[in-house]
Formats: sequence, C-alpha cells, structure tokens
Amino acid sequence: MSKSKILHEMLSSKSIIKVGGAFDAMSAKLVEISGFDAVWAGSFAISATHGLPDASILTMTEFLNVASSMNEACQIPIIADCDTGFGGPSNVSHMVNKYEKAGIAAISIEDKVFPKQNSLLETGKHELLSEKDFAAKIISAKNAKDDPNFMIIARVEALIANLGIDEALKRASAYENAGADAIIIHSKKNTPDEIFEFTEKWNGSVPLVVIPTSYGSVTVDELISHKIKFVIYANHSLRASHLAMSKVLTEIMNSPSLNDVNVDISSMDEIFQLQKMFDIKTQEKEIEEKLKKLGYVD
Ligand code: SPV
Ligand code: MG
Repeated sequence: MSKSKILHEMLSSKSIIKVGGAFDAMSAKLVEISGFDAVWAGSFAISATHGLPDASILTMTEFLNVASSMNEACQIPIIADCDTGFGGPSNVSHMVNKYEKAGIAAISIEDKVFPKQNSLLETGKHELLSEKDFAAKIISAKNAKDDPNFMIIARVEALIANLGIDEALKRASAYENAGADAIIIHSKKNTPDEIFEFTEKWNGSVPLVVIPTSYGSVTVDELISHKIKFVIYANHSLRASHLAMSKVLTEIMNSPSLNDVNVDISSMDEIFQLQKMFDIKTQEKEIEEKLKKLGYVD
C-alpha cells in the first residue's frame, strides 16, 4: 500500500494521528521505532542541521533530498514541510510533482510571503500573502497531484501574524474551498485557548492539524475533544539531540579519557541495529552459499 494511502486510512482508523519531527533518516527511524504514526520533515529542524536559519534559505531540492532519505528509511508516511512552496503557483506545481514521485505522503505549504521566517521567532517577520494569492497556490497544488491520497495541507499563519480568529477562519475556509485536504492552524501562544476558539468556530470539513510547541500543557485528550486530527511534535528530537551532543562533546573536552566521560550515550550495537549492520552478515552468507553452488568455493 502506498504511504499516502496508509496516511489516508489513518484518518478513519485513529482518533488522532501523532506525527514526530525528524531532521534526517536516523531521526525519522527513531520516530518510527518510538511508535509515531508519521514523520514531520520540518523546515526548522532540517535548516538547523545544515547550520542555517529557518528562513527559506535551503532550496526545494535540498529539503526534498532529506525527506526522500527519511522516506527510504521508514515504513511510516512522511509529511513534508514545504514552507511557502518555494515560489508562486508554478513552483508549487513542480514541487508537488517531485514530492509525489519521491513517495512523500503529504506536503504542507503556509500562507506567508517568501522568504518566510520561523513562526515561533519572537522578533520574526510574519507577513502574509493575500488570501487570493495563496488560494492560487492551493489550486495549483491540487491540479498537479496525480495520487488522490497525496495530501495538500494548507497552513494558516493568521494567528502567528496577530490577525485574529476571524481572519484565520476566513482563510482556512478559503483554502478548503480551493482544494486543501487538511488545514494546519498554527499558534505561538503559551496556552491552547485561541486554537480551541478556532476549532469551536470552525465549520469546515477537512481535518485540522496543530503544532503545540508553544502550548505544551495541552493534552492529547483535549486535542481529540477539540476535533483535531493530527498533532505534530515538530522539533523535540532536534532539540534533544542538540543537548545530548553538546553535553557529551563538552565532557570529552574536559576529561582525561573517554572512560571518565559520565554522559549516557547509545551503544555501538544499538546504532548497528538501526543501520541494519547485521543484515550485511546475512547477505554475505547468502552470497557465499550461491558461490558454493556455482562451484567457486571448495
Ligand atoms: C517546523 O517545524 O519547521 C515548523 C513548525 O514549521 S514551527 O517551527 O513552529 O514554525
Ligand atoms: Mg517549518
């Protein structure tokens, strides 16, 4: 079954779809192993691992390469954060073709002006595109897709831009009418109040998606009871690995030997397991047996 179909079927089989953020194939595999339903290939985390700002600096190809290697490493679907769609409607059309062909299950685009800046940056510029210009991108994305299960997620940034609930609702319903398969409603507040006000007033029919980084007290049950279908834990794997790496590297620098380093790290065996190192032995045995059958080995 295609990954897009797997994701589509979760809409009816799951009360909420839990999406874990990742930044490369290894972190995506950890998301999968931990039991998440899907992987978020987030622009913040991927930009950070390139040592670059989350400000539309990396190209579409660079983001797609990362999302593709996650997809090749995982069985669960990948939801790719495509920022503003890398340009106008024709860039969006090209992007949808490329991501769909790469086996990515869903893409999201946000209604900000290019170049966008991360939504949670307090001093960030959060200028929005006109509703009409963003609707044009959604129409273009919808026209470009071949696979009916490939999801086009429209991300509403009106609350991030402090434009209020009414503007957010108006845009969300305009994007649904233009063909969006789901809506991300994003907030930078430290409580879920405005998200819940939005969901209570929302009378659209496509699924709603949230990214509760700034309002971390919200529970999964509260999200479910407020008609939210996807929750994205966008950047916790990135921030956890940043801290873990910083700690161990500092300890190594300040210790006379590795045995004096008092920081927990994974064993070599755990990494061998993740990278399927032990499969190489099985492959070698199979080749050896075949060579024997062919008379090459005594
Ligand atoms: C990301 O993870 O790249 C996102 C979510 O877009 S946020 O950082 O909250 O903007
Ligand atoms: Mg992003």
